[in-house]
Amino acid sequence: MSISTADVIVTSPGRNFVTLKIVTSDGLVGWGDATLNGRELSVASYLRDHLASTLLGRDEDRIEDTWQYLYRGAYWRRGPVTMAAIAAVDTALWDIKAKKAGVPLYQLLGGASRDKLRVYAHASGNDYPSLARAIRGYVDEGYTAVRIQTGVPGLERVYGVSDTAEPGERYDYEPAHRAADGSAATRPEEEDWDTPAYLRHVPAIFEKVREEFGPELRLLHDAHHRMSPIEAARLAKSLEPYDLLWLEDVTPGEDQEAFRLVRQHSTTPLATGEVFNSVHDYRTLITERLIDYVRSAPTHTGGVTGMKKLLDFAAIYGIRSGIHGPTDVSPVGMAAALHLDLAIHNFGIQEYMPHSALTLEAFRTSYTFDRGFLHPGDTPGLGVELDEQVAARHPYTAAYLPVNRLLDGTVHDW
Ligand code: EZ4
Ligand code: CO
Repeated sequence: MSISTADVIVTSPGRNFVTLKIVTSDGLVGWGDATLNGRELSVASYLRDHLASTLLGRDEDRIEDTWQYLYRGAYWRRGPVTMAAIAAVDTALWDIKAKKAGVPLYQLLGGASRDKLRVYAHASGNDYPSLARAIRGYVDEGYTAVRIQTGVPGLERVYGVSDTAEPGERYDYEPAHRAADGSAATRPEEEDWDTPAYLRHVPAIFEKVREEFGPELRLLHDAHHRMSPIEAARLAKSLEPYDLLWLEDVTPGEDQEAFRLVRQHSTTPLATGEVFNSVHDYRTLITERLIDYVRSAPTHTGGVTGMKKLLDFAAIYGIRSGIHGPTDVSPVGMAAALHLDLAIHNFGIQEYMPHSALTLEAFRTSYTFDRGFLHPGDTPGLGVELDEQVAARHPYTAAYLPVNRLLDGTVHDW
């Protein structure tokens, strides 16, 4: 038996997704997610123009061999486009193998290590009252962990902070933007940023949150790579009294040694890696135990195979998973994350930003949510199928992640 077709479906049910559909000679279908937010068509081309023809006729059961063939065979190592393309192929092959075995994917990864997966929700607000309302909504829904993002006085719009801040079944904010009328964007929006104002404001917000919501609620915060190493150290230290589950992307992660400075100054747990695409991006961070959680997602890290290698490497150093789960990871990528989460021993927490009703009309999922916990479900394979007729009704529409500028106009990290 072998791979008969490998088709790329680019669709936009609410937001853009790149999905790979592999069909075998005996008619089994496997799905893979290759969505790279704001750069979707580059991965679609990599898959269509460079990988698809090399897959035809291959034995679909040879997953590790196919992974190595695509990774080593490319000559050009790593990178977000390559690793998202490999991820889609790898995930689709795991989906097929599990369907063939008649078991949910987590059974092939060693079986369940726990009964359910703790997730964290996204609460944000431009001011404290709207943030508190958002947190209260999630607590009432049963969430035990909430990520807190706040507006900063003097800044018009801060990335990761919703304008509406209504909690509920929809996500709290959408990272990529289109034109105001919903048509294709031609360039990113620009947002302003001021590090001193942020460093003054954030600890005060966390103090209020702890006061109002007590010591037990797990709190997280994402700093979106905006601090220099010493600013990052200061932030981690100033948030210590509020007992965060993690502080994320406190300084740009490609400067791995910078995390030594942060570690020397603080016991606030650290998470990073959502923009990484390989275990090699983490070598110093993991072997020197400079972080506590790895944030990669299967979609951006070579699929189930790439992610399993990373998670096992992290486990040796006592570092846990905190898999990236924004709306720009498709339900197919989300399902891959959930099967891994359930199987590995070093699970930490899973990010959960529910997809819109329109996205879920296109992607039929069998994972379930109950009072702050997810489960991948017991449907054979990944448990997610793309309805191609619904997909066809929603053509790709360009959207961009924003660009950050300091108040004097300098382009800044984010
Ligand atoms: O900025 O998914 O932790 N989550 C995040 C996300 C990312 C987007 C980028 O595509 O930081 O909002
Ligand atoms: Co993040």
